[in-house]
Amino acid sequence: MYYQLIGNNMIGSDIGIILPTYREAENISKLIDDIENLKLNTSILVIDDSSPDKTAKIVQEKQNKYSNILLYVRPKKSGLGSAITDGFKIFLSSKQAPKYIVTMDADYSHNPKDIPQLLSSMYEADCGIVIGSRYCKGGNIIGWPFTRKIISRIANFIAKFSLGLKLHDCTSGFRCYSATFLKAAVGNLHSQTYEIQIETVRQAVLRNFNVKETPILFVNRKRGKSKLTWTEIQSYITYTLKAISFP
Ligand SMILES: Nc1nc2c(ncn2[C@@H]2O[C@H](COP(=O)(O)OP(=O)(O)OP(=O)(O)O)[C@@H](O)[C@H]2O)c(=O)[nH]1
Ligand SMILES: [Mg+2]
Repeated sequence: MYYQLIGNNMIGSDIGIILPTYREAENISKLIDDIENLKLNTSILVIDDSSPDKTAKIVQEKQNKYSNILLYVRPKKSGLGSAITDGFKIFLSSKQAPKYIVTMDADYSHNPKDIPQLLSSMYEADCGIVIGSRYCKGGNIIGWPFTRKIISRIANFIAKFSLGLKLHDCTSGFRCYSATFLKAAVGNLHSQTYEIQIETVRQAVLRNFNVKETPILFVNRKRGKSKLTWTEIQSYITYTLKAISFP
């Protein structure tokens, strides 16, 4: 059981894309192809937690086709938050670190076609974070059952309350970060799971980086299973409540 970085960490692209994966064998191949077809100057970093469905093997096959893919294999399922933070650390420690880092789910809920819009919002405003927002004007969610919508709305309500922000969507994982902000904040990111989305916004606010939203269309996964469990929800609630008590 060990951590392994597979691929060339000297790629030197302007944009790094982090794809956290656990059991995404049915989604990862098309997602990588569609990101590659955008023809942006990107490096793709997949953080896989030794998915039993062999997601990592599919990524390694893609590495034979594309030279800009990195794969970081962790020994066991260790949470979305730590996967994203490990991704930030790997990109930031590379010799030619990307200027911008995009995070997105690997279940095809986030459409790669929205990446250019996230980037142009970042270039326009040069802020710390641009959030791909499902709840601002122009954003939407397709295919979620009522209960999932309620969970998301409550999670957003708690987050907005604890952060005291006017953002519409604090919990979306489809984002573009500036490397300048991440360099300042990464040492303070400790989230294990989904609360990473709140912790990063909180760090931006504390450090006076602007956070902006741009609308996205979120489509419920068609293949594979959600990893959002009660343990993740508890961890999220504990974090946000602590943020209210110790702002
Ligand atoms: N490496 C890693 N990736 C994870 C982990 N948990 C979730 N992910 C990935 O994080 C992304 C988001 O997880 P999902 O299961 O789609 O959760 P969600 O999008 O918040 O919720 P749903 O709308 O129910 O799909 C997906 O790409 C997952 O494969 C984890 O523990 N480790
Ligand atoms: Mg999902």
